[in-house]
Amino acid sequence: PRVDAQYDWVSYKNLTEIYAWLDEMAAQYSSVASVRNIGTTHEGRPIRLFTISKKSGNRGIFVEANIHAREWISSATATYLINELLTSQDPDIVDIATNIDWYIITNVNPDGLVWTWESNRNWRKTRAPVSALCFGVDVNRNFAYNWLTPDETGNLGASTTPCTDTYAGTSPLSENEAKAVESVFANNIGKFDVFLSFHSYGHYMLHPWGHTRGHSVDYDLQFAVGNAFRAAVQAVNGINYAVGPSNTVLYATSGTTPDHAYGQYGIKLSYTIEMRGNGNYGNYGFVLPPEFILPNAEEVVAGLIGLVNSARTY
Ligand code: ING
Ligand code: ZN
Repeated sequence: PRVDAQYDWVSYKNLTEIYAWLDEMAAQYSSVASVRNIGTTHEGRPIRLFTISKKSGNRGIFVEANIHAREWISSATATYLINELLTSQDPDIVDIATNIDWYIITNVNPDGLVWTWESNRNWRKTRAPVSALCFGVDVNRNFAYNWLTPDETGNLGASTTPCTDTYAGTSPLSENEAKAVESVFANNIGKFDVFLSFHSYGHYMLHPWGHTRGHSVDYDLQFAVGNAFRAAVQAVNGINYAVGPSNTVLYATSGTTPDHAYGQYGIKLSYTIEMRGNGNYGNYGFVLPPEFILPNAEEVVAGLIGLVNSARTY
C-alpha cells in the first residue's frame, strides 16, 4: 500500500521528492519511524538517516544506498524497502519489520545524485573540489579500515589520483558523507548484526574482503547467508546473483563500507548488493529503465527475508 499516491516505484524520484517522501513517512508512522540529519554535504545538503523500530530490545540491520550517484536503483530499492516495512501485511515482511530495527540511509551522496539529474547521468563520486579542474571523492574508498591498502597482487583497489573515479580522498573518513555513515556505526556499537551496501550493477552478493584475497575468518558464515539471499532472489524472477568475496568475485577494493563494517566494527554479515542490470541483455548498466525498479525491489526484499531467516539459524 502507498501512503502518498504521488510517490511510486514506476519512475525514478529526484532528491527533493525522496526527501519529501521520507518526511511524509516519518510523520505518518511517527510512533515507529523517524528521520534525522546525520551530516551535511560539501554543497550543503543534508544526509539523512531513516529508522524503524517497532519493538524495544531488537537487534538491527544497517542499510546504506546510493553512495555512488549514478546507481539510482539502489535508493529506489531502499525507499521501496522502507515502504514495505511500514505498510505491508505480508507476514514475512511484518516479521522482519517488527522483530528487527532498521537504520536506512537512502542517499549517502545527495550532491552526486543531484549532479546525475542535472548535468552528468554517469557521475559516481561526490562533488567536493579535489584538485584543479576535478571534483569528487569515491566515498566507498574513503572508509578507515585498511584504507588504501594493497592486496597480495599489489592492487590498491582505489586511487590516489583526484581526477579518477575511485579517488580515495586525502585521508580516511576525510569526507562528510563518510563521516555521516561512520557516526551511525560509532553511535550504535553492538547494535547491528547485518550491514548492507546497496549498489548497481551486475547481480552480485559480495562479502568481505575487498582489500585482500585472503578468506575472512567468517567466510563460511558470510557465504552461507549470502547464498540464502541469492536463492530467495532467484525464486522471484529468476535472476541469479553470484555470491562470494568481493576481491575475487568482482575486483580488489580498499576503504569500502562492508570491509569497514566487518573489520572495524565486527559486523560479520556485511555485504555489497550489486542489483540490476548486468550490462548484457539490453545493455542496461547504471541507466536501468524505470520499469525494472519494481521487479528489482521485489526480488531484493524477498532476498532480504531469505537472508534474515538464514542468519537466524547461525
Ligand atoms: N561496485 C562496487 C565499488 O565500490 C564493491 C563494488 C563495493 C566491491 C564494495 C567490494 C566492496 O566499486 C560498484 N558498482 O560500485
Ligand atoms: Zn557502486
